[in-house]
Amino acid sequence: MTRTGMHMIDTGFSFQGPAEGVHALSSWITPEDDLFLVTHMGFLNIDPDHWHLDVDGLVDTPTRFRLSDLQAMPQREYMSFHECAGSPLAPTVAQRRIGNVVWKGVPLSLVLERAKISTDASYVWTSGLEWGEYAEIEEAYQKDLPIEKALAEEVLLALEINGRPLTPERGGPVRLVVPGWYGTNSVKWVGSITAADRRASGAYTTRFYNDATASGMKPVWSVAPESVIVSPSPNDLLSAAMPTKIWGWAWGDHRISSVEVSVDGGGSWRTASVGPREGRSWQRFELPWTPTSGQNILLCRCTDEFGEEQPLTDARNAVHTVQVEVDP
Ligand SMILES: Nc1nc2c(c(=O)[nH]1)N[C@H]1C(S)=C(S)[C@@H](COP(=O)(O)O)O[C@H]1N2
Ligand SMILES: [Mo]
Repeated sequence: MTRTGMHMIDTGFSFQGPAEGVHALSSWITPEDDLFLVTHMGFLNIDPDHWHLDVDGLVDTPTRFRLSDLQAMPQREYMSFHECAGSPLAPTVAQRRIGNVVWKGVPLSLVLERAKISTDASYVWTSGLEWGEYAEIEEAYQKDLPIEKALAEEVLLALEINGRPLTPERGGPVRLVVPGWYGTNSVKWVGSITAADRRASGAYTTRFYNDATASGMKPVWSVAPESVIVSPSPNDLLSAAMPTKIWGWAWGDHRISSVEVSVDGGGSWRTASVGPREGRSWQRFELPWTPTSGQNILLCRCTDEFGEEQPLTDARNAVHTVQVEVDP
């Protein structure tokens, strides 16, 4: 299938990210070069002059928006961590694909208001324009949001990341961003939005990105508390009795209220200091540390303001461990 003004570049599932993983994430705002990229069916290149967005379904005025229409509407900037939930085929494997960026775009709520969304709408479905196959399924990348989140002030139809227009790989010219929720919800190359009174029924909201829990299936929406050690990294040259610090990032849909660090493989834990959060940014944590010689196993775990903690193993937000060798 081909469509006017767009073509696929690289087909199939793709992940790109820094070779050093989370140890590359040394700055508060993640430069795009260090920010992971993910796609299921491939990357789409869209001619911005051909791009348009159709808003339909439970709306009084089905409306088509061109790029110039969005550019003429009020824009908003929002800082947020951006995290991939990992493979939907292996949902309990921690991948730690994470960054912290500033998005800029038109609040989704303004676009829905222009189309006069009906009070009967309880979900908003969003589809990407790319085509191809993922896990032997050939259908559009369609996601849904409950209406409360769709209308929340932080949810944007983004045109920019970190002060620059979105590249084709990043989902440009326009993508959805859903701060606080896993990256899978932030539909790239967005082409249509449908207001509905039920959840979307496609593979990306039913078969993929649903977690089996004791109380049934739970959509992969809100980001659970998580933290990573940025420094030291396993390659650092550390020596005993040389005071240093252990530091990293902690984040979640809800604010992180505490981070604990272990330097003995989880035998004992110390409380780290935790920095502020802006919007839904990550938060910096830090602990002074004087290493002892030999093998040191460092761990970090965080708790959010509602008391939810990171599990030790078998979860996408499982505790992060770093092993460092310390010279005598
Ligand atoms: N149209 C479309 N949107 C998509 C995807 C996709 O495959 N197609 N992948 C999702 C997933 S799983 C993630 S983690 C984020 C990745 O966004 P990024 O590449 O800008 O980091 O985009 C999401 N939006
Ligand atoms: Mo993802």
